Amino acid sequence: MKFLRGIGFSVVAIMICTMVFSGGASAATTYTIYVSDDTFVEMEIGPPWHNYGDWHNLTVALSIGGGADTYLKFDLSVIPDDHIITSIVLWLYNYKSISGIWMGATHNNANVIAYHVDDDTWDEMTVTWNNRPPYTSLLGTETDSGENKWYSWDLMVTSYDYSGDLVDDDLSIALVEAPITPDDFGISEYYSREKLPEQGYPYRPYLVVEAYRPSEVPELPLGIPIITSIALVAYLAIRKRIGKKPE
Ligand SMILES: [Ca+2]
Ligand SMILES: [Ca+2]
Repeated sequence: MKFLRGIGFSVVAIMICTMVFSGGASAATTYTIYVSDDTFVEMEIGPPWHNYGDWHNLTVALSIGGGADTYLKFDLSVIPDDHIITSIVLWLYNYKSISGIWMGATHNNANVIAYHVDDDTWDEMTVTWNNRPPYTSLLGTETDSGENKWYSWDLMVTSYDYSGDLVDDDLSIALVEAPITPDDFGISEYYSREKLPEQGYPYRPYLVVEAYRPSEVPELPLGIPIITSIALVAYLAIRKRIGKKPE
């Protein structure tokens, strides 16, 4: 009977410790969110009042006298407003990367910088260079190192607070080409959400976001409550034995 009572006590202790340590927790949830609006705006060739919302390319360019910026919008309504974002990564597919000889000199590729856009009211079918919303905070940087591959931007490197975007349900981002050295120029071409509809839009820009509810503590490995329970049982057994009167 003593033996059975001991087993019962151990099981109860493990259950209590598991509840205490896990707190009914769940780990962070991962969300994959495809772009809802994407286009580029261009100041020189277009002309600057032209819209490219239904084109299959997104241009980010830095050239003599001007350039092109890309605008992206993501609907974050799938993530509850009270969640904390712990990771956010932007993915785009680069199909053309241009650098080289320009005006008699060799130039390197440039950085492509992601900035936050506070104004979400722009629409991919109406935004132009002339009416584009301004970009504000730096979110992340990626260096164009060649074409025909996916690029990712870690958008947590500046610890930007995305809670406002969870509340207004949209995250708008501008991609802007920036020189690494003063002589650099570059053109980075990415696919937009309009590319290859017959194949299910395989090159759509997307975000991978990890977020959790603050009241849910991060999940601990199962081993921790079990080891703690065994230690607790052993401690109580020793204490009971020490407290026994000598027979
Ligand atoms: Ca588009
Ligand atoms: Ca927003």
